[in-house]
Amino acid sequence: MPEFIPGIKKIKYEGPDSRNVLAFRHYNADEIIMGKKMKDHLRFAVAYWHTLRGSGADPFGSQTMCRPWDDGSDSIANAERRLRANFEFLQKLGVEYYCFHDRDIAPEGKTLPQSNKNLGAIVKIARQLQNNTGIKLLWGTANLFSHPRYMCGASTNPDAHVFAYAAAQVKKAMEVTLELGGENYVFWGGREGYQTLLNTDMKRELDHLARFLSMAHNYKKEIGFKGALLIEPKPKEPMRHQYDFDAATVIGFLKGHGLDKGFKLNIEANHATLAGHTFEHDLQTASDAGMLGSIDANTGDLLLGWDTDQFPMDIKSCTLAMLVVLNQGGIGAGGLNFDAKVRRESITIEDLFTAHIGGMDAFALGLKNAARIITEGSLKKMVKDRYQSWESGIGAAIESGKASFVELEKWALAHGEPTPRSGNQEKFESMLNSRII
Ligand code: XLS
Ligand code: NI
Ligand code: NI
Repeated sequence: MPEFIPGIKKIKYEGPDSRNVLAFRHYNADEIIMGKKMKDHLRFAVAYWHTLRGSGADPFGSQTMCRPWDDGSDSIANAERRLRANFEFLQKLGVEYYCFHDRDIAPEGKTLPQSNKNLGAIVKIARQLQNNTGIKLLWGTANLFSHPRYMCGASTNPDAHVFAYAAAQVKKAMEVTLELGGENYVFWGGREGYQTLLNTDMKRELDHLARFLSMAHNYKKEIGFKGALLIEPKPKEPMRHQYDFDAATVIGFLKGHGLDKGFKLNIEANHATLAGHTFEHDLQTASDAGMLGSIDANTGDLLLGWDTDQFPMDIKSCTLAMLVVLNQGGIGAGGLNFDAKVRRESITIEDLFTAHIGGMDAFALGLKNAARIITEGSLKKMVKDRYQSWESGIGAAIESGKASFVELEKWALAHGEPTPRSGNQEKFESMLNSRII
């Protein structure tokens, strides 16, 4: 295999005191945490669209990053070089999974058969490279938002022709994901949403979205795809309003259409914060519904109101995220996909490595912190104590459905005013700080 990244060797774990930016300080793949290897807790994945296709272009300026293997063309030969560079990058980084959109890995052709042919050719090579390296596909997805045909949405497009085209594209993307042994398949809503209600029949569009998802679920069974189908919520961008707004909206939508048994959620940090939540809020909402399937690990920027997709570097946020994951018994067949891009100004290949290493180290610390908090047990006990009144007496009667308004009125009259109890927020916050490295 030709070396696309000759200057950089396999990244090693050197421990917390290392000052080498091309080494892990905290991510030690085989180290056992709560009975499981770190790498199996975290299941990191590289996002092909950012790491291999990111160019640094933004609405105000063109490409800033030129990779030596990429001639900028739409040729199959160029797609193949990028693919080979991807596997070399992952091997050197020590990440076992990647994720892609169909159009990231292979160029879109002039016709659907041509696009499918291009994809088929690249997937054949990807299969070989996976076999040779042991690198696996965490999830595949279809890009239903870049091509102008999807400007008014894909499955929620007012034109049924576009719906059918999108179905054909997803059908192929699901087949390809199966062929590559993908462990999940993701639906991010792309342009499923609206710009103005004046020209939009929202109810009809939402029914079409449900119809589309139910067809995808049927097709999954038809082809024998065993992985989870995941929906990735996002409240806005590119559309002014996106239908898969946040975890709670998606869960309600799936339940309302009888689809909740067939789908789980892929929660992205930056999407949760765009929706006005914290990352851990949307993780907990999905987890409480038994529907947290995977994570897009990134972060937004407090000062910017869009999906900046930065690498996760905040150890407290990673700790809170890993608490949700560990409390539900792990991320299962999901993983932590770095849906993150280096900044426009970070133009070297070394920047690509340090960004991923920084994110992996932050989550490794988050994992260790969360494991320590759970093993030690005091947070859980403090929360349990707050809910003590539900363990017996009137609380237990309410929870078990044995109390009515009439009985509660009688009880309240007999017991008078409740004694105020402190929420102790600062105690909880200091407790967290004292457990974080
Ligand atoms: C965009 C999304 C996208 C999905 C995959 O905001 O995060 O990258 O993860 O389609
Ligand atoms: Ni994402
Ligand atoms: Ni995003």
